[in-house]
Amino acid sequence: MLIRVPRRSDEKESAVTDPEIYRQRRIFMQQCAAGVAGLAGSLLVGGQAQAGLTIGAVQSSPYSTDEELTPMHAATHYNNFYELGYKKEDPSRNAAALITEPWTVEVEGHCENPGTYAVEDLVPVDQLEERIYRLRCVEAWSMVIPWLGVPLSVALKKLRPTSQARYVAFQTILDPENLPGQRRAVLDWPYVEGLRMDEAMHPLALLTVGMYGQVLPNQNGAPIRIVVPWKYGFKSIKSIVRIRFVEGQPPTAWNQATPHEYGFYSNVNPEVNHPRWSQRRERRIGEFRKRKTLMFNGYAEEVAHLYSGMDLHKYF
Ligand SMILES: Nc1nc2c(c(=O)[nH]1)N[C@H]1C(S)=C(S)[C@@H](COP(=O)(O)O)O[C@H]1N2
Ligand SMILES: [Mo]
Repeated sequence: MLIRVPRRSDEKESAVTDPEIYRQRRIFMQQCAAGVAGLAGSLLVGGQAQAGLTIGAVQSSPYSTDEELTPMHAATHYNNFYELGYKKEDPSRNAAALITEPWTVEVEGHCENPGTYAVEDLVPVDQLEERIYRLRCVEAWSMVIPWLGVPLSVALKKLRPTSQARYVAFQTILDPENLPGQRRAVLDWPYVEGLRMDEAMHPLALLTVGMYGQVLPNQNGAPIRIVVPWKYGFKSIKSIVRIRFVEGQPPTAWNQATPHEYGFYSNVNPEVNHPRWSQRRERRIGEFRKRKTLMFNGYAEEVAHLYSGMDLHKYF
């Protein structure tokens, strides 16, 4: 069954699912998962028929953490999205400046299926999963967010990268006329990021179109972003318009801006401090006491093998 989910920009604030309704849906989903086979794990995300991405039944994922969710309001009003401003409250305030319709993604480089793709062509919306992942920012705060997406590998496989593709590069929209943050040269616009191909193909790397049961709010990177839960938040590039398969390690926005502070890998690593502060601890939004930061953000068992033999002080 397919249900149309209204776009965030079409909704009044009051119509946006509040956390309590969201919590009830989650309980419903857990009950489904425990019960009827076939329906197991299905979460029907609601909304009237309106223009927007069509989201069907959403599968829960064994990769989800069972930690307490960050309230949706915090996750959507405390953001880093420099295109929409440099302060944490700017992206939600300036969200309307990001024009997401129409939206296409250019696919280029070493692959058999280059071209112009609609979001729905890259993300099979009838296969969406909910992944409850931690997102840890390099600034030492963290959140627990229920993302909606498909493994990045699902989309990349469709594009059929060739053996020459060793990295995949991503680029965010460039629109200085509308995006207030792009009128100043704080970063070398457009924002770019990249992953080694085996990182990108890892099942934890998520190509994301929604959160909290809805399409992504603009400030969280609508209409399509990645979420790489074992890396610092800035690797999780928002509002992607270009995917390029390349041979050499691609430039990344924060590494270009301050290379001694931000490396290409940017794995969450409590042993490697940021030059200006420790990375040993973090503050979970909504909590007072700091907690210990875990290697690879708690996903070491799944991803440590990707970096075996690498000196993670050198490749930070
Ligand atoms: N295009 C773009 N993507 C971006 C950023 C940005 O400024 N521009 N900020 C990054 C940083 S530093 C973080 S911590 C996360 C924040 O994601 P969230 O606002 O959904 O929590 O987005 C990342 N992706
Ligand atoms: Mo960040």
